[in-house]
Amino acid sequence: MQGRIIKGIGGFYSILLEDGQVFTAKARGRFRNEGVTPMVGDLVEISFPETGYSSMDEILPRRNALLRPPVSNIDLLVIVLSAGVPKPDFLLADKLLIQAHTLKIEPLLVLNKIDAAKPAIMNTFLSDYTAFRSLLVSSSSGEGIDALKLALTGRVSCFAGQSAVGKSSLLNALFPGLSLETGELTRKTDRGRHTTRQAELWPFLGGAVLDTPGFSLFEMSELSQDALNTCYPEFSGVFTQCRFSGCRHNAEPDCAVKSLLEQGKLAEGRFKRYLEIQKEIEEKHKHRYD
Ligand SMILES: Nc1nc2c(ncn2[C@@H]2O[C@H](COP(=O)(O)OP(=O)(O)O)[C@@H](O)[C@H]2O)c(=O)[nH]1
Ligand SMILES: [Mg+2]
Ligand SMILES: [Zn+2]
Repeated sequence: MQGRIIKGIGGFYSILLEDGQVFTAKARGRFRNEGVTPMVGDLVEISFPETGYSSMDEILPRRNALLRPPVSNIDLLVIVLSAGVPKPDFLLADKLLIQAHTLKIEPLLVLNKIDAAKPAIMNTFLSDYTAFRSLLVSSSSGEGIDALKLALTGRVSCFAGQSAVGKSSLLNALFPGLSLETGELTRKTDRGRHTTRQAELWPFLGGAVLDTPGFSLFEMSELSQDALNTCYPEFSGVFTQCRFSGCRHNAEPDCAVKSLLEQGKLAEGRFKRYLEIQKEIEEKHKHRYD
């Protein structure tokens, strides 16, 4: 029978089956011999011997694997931004979009706190992210929560975003009875807990949610210029048409990306931050390899 590891403690794994039941299974000894460590998120084949523990026999190939927290097969990255306070960090959102693309995780942008929205923030959000799926929600008023539920149904999702944008509040609104701590006071304990705790998936609506907000996946400095370009759906289809191969879309003549910008088909904010990210990657690269 097939299931998904939602928790692992000392060689024992909680396996969520398709019908919602959770079993405890022991990993086969051969995994250790083969140097394979089962991860939370893994799809596994389990069997039920006549006596003793259920046995985890096979790990199916992983779609993706995050290192911190160690978890595999994430379908959806929910990037949460605030429409009011704190001021949204669009640069962080763009970096998360790059990470999602690189790891083949579908992104979903969620603008929370629309009950207390600042119009300028709403406008930036709506004009900058037309190339992505997005939702406007409020965990306070409940607006958009049903649409968010629908987007999470049957998927393994992870919530990410800066502190105090309302990730815990949204999860509380989604899971009645969860009562995660919210607000300013929990920030320090949040951090302490996340460094020590193993990742865990919460079964939810036929899918699951990763209990650790945010993640750190790979060194951006390892991204090549071309790989970075493919992370931008706005121009991933045209950047090869720039006159110069290796065009940085900055001061070069006959640049296909610049021409999209001039036609208003690429949001200025996204482009500005792209140049910022490009510079950051180049500088990190220099420090690493000089
Ligand atoms: N006005 C408003 N405040 C919210 C909303 N969602 C969360 N908050 C508040 O924002 C603060 C941070 O929320 P929290 O869920 O702890 O954010 P987290 O750090 O991302 O988990 C808390 O004081 C919440 O009450 C919302 O939709 N509207
Ligand atoms: Mg929180
Ligand atoms: Zn160019």
